[in-house]
Amino acid sequence: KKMEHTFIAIKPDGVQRGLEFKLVGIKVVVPSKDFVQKHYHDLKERPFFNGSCDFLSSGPVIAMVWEGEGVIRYGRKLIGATDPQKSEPGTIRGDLAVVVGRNIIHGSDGPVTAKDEINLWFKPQKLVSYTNNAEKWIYG
Ligand code: YYY
Ligand code: MG
Repeated sequence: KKMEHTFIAIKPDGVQRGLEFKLVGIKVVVPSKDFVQKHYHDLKERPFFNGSCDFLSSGPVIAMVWEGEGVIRYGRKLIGATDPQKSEPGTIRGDLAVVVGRNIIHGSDGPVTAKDEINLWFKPQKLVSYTNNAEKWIYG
C-alpha cells in the first residue's frame, strides 16, 4: 500500500473566525515513560500510576495549549468526569470512552497544574501570542 501524507493548515481567516477559545500551541509527540512520569507526578503514590504512565507513553499524543477566559474549567467540563462511566453524554469521555484506563483525553485540573503541564510539554517560544479580531465580540 502506498501511504500518503498531506499538509493541512487552518489559514488566518479560519483561525480568526473559528472558535470561542484560541489554540496557541499544538504538536504530535510520542512521550517517553520518564516524561509522562513527570506529567503524572502528583499521582505517583496511586495504584494506577504505572499503568497510566505506560499507557500515555504507548503512542502518539496530540498536545495542545488553548487560551481563553475560563478555559481550564470549561475544558474539564467538555472532557467529562475521569471515569467515562460517570461522564455525561455530550462530553468527550462520556461519548467516546468506556473505561477509566482508556479515557481518551487529558485536561489540566486547575491553574497551577495547567501552568506546570504547559511548561513541561511546550517551550515558551513554541506558543504563539496573537489577537483574535472577534475578541471584542466574544468578551465584550
Ligand atoms: O484529571 P483526570 O485525568 O480526570 O484524572 P486523574 O485523577 O488526574 O487521573 C489521571 C489518569 O489516571 C486518569 O485520566 C486515568 C487514570 N486513572 C485510573 O486509571 N484509575 C483511576 N481510578 C483514576 C485515574
Ligand atoms: Mg488529572
